[in-house]
Amino acid sequence: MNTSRILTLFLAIGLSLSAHAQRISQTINSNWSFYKGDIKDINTINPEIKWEAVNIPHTWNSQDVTDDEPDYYRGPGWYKRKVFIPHEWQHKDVYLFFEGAAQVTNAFVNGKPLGSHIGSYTFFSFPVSKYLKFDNKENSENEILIKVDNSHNEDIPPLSADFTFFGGLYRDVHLIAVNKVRFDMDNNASSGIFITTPKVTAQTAEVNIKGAFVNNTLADKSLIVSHQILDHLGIKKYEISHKYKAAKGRKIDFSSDIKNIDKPNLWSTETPYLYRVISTIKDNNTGEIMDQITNPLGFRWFNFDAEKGFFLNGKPVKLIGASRHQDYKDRGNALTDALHIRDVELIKEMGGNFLRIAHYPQDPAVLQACDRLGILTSVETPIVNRITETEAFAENSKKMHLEMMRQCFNHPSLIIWAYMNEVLLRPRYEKGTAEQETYFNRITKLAQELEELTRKEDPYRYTMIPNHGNFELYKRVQLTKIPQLVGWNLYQGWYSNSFSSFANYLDRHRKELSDKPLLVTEYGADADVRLHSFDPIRFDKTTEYATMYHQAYLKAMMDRPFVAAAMIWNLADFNSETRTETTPHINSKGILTLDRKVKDGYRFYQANLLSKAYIQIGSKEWDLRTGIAKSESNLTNTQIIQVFSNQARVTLKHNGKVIDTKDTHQGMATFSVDFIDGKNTLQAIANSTENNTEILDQTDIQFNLLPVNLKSQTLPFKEINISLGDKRYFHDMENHQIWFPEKEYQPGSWGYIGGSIFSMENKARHSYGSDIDILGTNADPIYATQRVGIKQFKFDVPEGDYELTLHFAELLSDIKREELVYNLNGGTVTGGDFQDRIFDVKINKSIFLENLSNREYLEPEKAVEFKTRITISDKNGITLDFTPKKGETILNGIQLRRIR
Ligand code: GCB
Repeated sequence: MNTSRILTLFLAIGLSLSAHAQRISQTINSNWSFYKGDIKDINTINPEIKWEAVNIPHTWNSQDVTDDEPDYYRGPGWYKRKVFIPHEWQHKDVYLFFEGAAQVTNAFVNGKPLGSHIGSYTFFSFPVSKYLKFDNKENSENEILIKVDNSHNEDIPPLSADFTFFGGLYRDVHLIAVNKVRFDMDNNASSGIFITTPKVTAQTAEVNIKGAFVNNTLADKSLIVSHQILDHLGIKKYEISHKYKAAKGRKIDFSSDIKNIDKPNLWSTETPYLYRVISTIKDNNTGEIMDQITNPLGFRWFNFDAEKGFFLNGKPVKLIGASRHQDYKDRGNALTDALHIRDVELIKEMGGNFLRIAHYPQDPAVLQACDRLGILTSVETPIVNRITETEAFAENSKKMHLEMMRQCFNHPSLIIWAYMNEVLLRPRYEKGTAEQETYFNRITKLAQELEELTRKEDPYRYTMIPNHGNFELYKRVQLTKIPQLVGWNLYQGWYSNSFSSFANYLDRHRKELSDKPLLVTEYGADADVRLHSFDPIRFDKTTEYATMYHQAYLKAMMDRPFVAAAMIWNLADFNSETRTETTPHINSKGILTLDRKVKDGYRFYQANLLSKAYIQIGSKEWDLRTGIAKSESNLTNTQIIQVFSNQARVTLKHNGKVIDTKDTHQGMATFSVDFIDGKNTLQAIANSTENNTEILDQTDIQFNLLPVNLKSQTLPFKEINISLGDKRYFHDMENHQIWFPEKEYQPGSWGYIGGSIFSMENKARHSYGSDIDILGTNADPIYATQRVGIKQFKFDVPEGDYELTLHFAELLSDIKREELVYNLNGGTVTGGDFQDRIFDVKINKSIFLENLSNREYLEPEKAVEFKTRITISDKNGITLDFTPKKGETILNGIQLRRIR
C-alpha cells in the first residue's frame, strides 16, 4: 500500500470515528430480569415475583417448543433492567431502539409509558428524553420496563403459519443518543435517509438521497447537510452539500441528486462492490459536526422478463437460493448476529445467489450480509395463510409493510418487496358461498392497497406475491395480476402428484400468464437425516427421496429459462410447533439441520452451483450402517454410495482399493460398495480441471454386518434392531444404533410371520405409518410404523444369553385431529378410530406380556418398551407368539442383543 492510500484510509477511518462522537448507539442486551406472566399494575409489582436473569436476544419459548407437550406459551412476558445515563445526555435526544420484539411491545421508562408497537418483525423506537432522570452524578440510574406479548391476536399478522410464533425481546435493544440537530429519527425506525439509483449503466449512474433533519434546539441554525460517496476503500468519490436555514423546532426535508457518476463499479452477485454514503449535518457557524449517518450504496440494474427470466446489469442470472427462517436449535428465534450472518454465508458457500427472507423481515445483520456477500434478496410482510376482514388487520398490515420498506430501503441486495404468502390456503368460508366471495374481495382489496403503497414508496424495485399451487384460485382473486412478479410455492411430488406435474405447472403459467415473470418461491421435501432407503418413496422423509426431489425440480427449472428463480424451502430445518411427523415440532425440509449440519440436499446444490472444484461423499452422517452378508463365504453387503461433485468424472476407493471411476450426472455419481463388517474407509477423488490438482473427500463408515444364518461361526451374531412396518433404515444418532427395516422370517434367519403394515385410512399421501407425535421418545420413526396382526417373530439364534426389547405404540386414538393445512389435504380429519386391543406375547411358549391392553400399558400415542433377559440352551432359537384376545396384535420395534 502506498503512503497516500494509507493517508486516505486513515482519513476515512478518522471520519467514521468522528461519527461516533456525534451519535452514540449502544446495545443494552445484558443483565435483564425477566418474568413470564403478567403484571397488572406496574406501580404495585408484587415483590414475590420471581425474576429470572436473562440476556437479550431472548425468547421464552426456546424450550417449550421442543418438549412433548403440544402448544407453547403465548402470553405476556416482562423485562426490566437499569440503565446508567451519562450526564451529558441531558442535552441530547435519547431513543430506545428495538430491532424487533414479538409481538406487541409496551415500554416504560421510570414507570412512565413510552407507547406500544405492534408486530413481531420490524424495528421500532421510542423517544425517551423527557422521561429520563438526571441527578448530580456522572451517570444517573434509570429503569426500563418492557412488556412483550405474543398472544394470538386476530388483528395482527401472521394469524396462522407453518412456523412457531416465538415471543420475547428476541433481537438487540439499543440506546441511542443524538444531538438535537440531527437526521430524522421518527420515520418508522428507519435511518431517515433513503437512497435510490434512478439511473445506472456501466458508463454512468445517478444517485438520489432523500430524507429529513430536525433542529430541536431553542435557536435558529445555519446548517450544511452534505453527502459523500466513498468507495470500498473509504476514498471519497463524490460529495454534494446544501446550506439550510433551520428555524428552531423545525423539521426540514431534503432531496439531493448526484449525477454523472462516471463508470461506477457495479454491484453484482460475483463482485458485490459496495460504496457508502456518509450523510453529515454541520453547523455552518462553528463547523461542528452535529450528526452523521452511513448507508450502503450499490450500483446495479436489474429486470425480470416473463420469457427470459432475470437480468442483473444486463446479464442473465438464474436466481437460485433458499428461503430462511430466523430459527436455530435450542434458541428459537433469539439468534446472535453471528448466526444470522452464518446463514447468508451458507447460501454463498452453497453457490447460491438468492435469499428469500421468508416469511417476515429479519435481523438487520441479514441484509447487511447479503449486501456484502452478493446475495440478492426479497423481503416480505407476514400475511400468511389467511387474513381477518377488519380495518385493524388491514391497517396493521400496511403499517408493517411501510416499516419494513423504510427500514430495508437502502440495501442494494434487495430487489423484491413481497407481501402475503399463500393467503388463499385457508379460505375461511365454505366454497362458493357469498361470504367466501366477500372474503376474497377483501383480500384483493388489501393486495391492491399494499401494491399501491409499495410502488409509491419505491418505484425501483419489483413487487411479488408468493402463492400456493392453486392456479385457478389465485388468478380468480387477482393475486397473479396485482403484483409485478408471481411467486409459486410448489410441492408436486411431495404433498401431491408426481414430479412431472411440477414441470406442467410451470408450463401452464408460461402459457396462461405469459406476461408475468415466474419465480418458484418454494419447493422442498422433508428429509429426516436419520432415515434412509434404497427404494425411496414420497413422504418417507428419507434423505434419498429428498435428493430425488431436488434433482427433478432443479432440472425442470434449469430447462426453462422463463423460470427466473428457484428458492429452496428451506435453507435449514425450523420449528413449527403444530407439526408432528418424524421430527415433532420441526419442519425438516431444510437442506441443513436445525443446527446447520449439512444434508445431502445442500451437497447436491454445491455440486451443481459451485465453480470451485468440489467433491463430497453423500450421507456421510450415516456413519453407522447395517446389512446382511451375501453368504457364509462372502461376508459383504452391497450398498449404494452417492458422490456429489462438480467434476466430470469421480473415482471411489473403498479401504484403499479403487471401486470404479464414473461420469457425474447433475453433480452426482452412484457407486455400489461391498461393505465389510467393521470399519470401512471411503475416498472420493476427482481430478480438478481447474488447476489439474486432485480433490478428495474421505469418510469412515462403521458397518454392522449381519449373518445370513444367525448361528454362523464366521460372523457370530451380536445385535439387531428392527423397525416393524418399515422399509427404511433408522440411524438413531442419540444412542448410536442402527435399525433395520422389517423382513419376513426365513429359516436360519429372523423375521415376522403374519400381519400387515400399519396404514391409516384417509392417509394415502402418508406412505409411512402415522404422523402423530409419539410421546416419550425421540425415535418417532420406530414407533410410528407398525405390523398389525403379527402372529410370530422368530430369531434362529444359537444358545446363549440375550437381551430382548419390544417396542410398542398404540397409533389409534380417540383424539381427532385436522390434518396440517400445509399438507394441502383440505382439512382431512384423522384419529377418532380407537378400538380396544388386548393381546398376549409369549417367548418360547412362556408368557411374557399377558393381556397387554391399550387401556392400560399401551396408552395411545405413547412409546412403550418392555425389556427382558432370555437364556437359550437348545437349538430352537427365540420364538415370540402374539395372540389376540380383542382387536389385533401389534409390534412396532424389536431389539435383540447377545449378552454371552
Ligand atoms: C408452504 C409454506 C411454508 C411451509 C411449507 C411446507 O407452502 O409457505 O410456510 O413451511 O409450505 O413445508 O409445507
